[in-house]
Amino acid sequence: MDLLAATSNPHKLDELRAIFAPLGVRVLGLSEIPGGPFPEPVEDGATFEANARIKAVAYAAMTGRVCLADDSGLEVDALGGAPGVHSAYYGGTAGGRSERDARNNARLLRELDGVPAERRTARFVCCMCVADPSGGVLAESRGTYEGRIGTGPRGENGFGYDPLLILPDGRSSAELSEAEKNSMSHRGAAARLIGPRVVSLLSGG
Ligand code: ITT
Repeated sequence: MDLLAATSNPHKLDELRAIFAPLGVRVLGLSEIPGGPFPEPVEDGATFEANARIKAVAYAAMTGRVCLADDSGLEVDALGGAPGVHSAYYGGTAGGRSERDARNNARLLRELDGVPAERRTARFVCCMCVADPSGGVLAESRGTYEGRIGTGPRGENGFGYDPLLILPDGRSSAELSEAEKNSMSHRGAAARLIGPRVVSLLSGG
């Protein structure tokens, strides 16, 4: 069973491939679909749910395929839930993905300068949406991944804000293997919730 995951983020795509493989679902990226490159829709929703819908519906219509989108980000309690839906561009829009990630992390550390450990609670949120080419929303799910924001980056794995999310066991999310992260993460949780519905849709149910 093949499922198109409409993301321009190669790290998300890798994680999605590993998470869905045990269900017998092979995840395809946009570059594997004829007719591309597909223009990125404007993600102007106020919530992760709204942005996941925007992406799933737009790419399903453009590709003519059932399509899964993942909208995700970091909510920091001491910042009133920021960066939230602005996570990808918190430090600005210039540069490539790794430069943006570095600036995002630097800004987050600046915003939290002087905030004590007990008030640095945060979570990653992932909302998934599966849509069909006619614009119908077929399934949705949400997962979270709790921790607190450290005072400096730690670890080499993962992407984005992973080096700053400190888990209850003291490791950062970037110190986990991909398999460990997927077993605990917002993306893993959202995928496990939506997985059975995806399998049923792809097998004609
Ligand atoms: P697509 O919209 O094309 O899927 P994107 O990277 O722009 O790719 P989002 O709009 O959902 O995706 O923004 C997600 C941002 O949130 C991402 O760029 C990271 O900064 C952060 N993020 C999401 N999941 C994360 C994770 O598992 N680990 C670290 N940071 C994460």
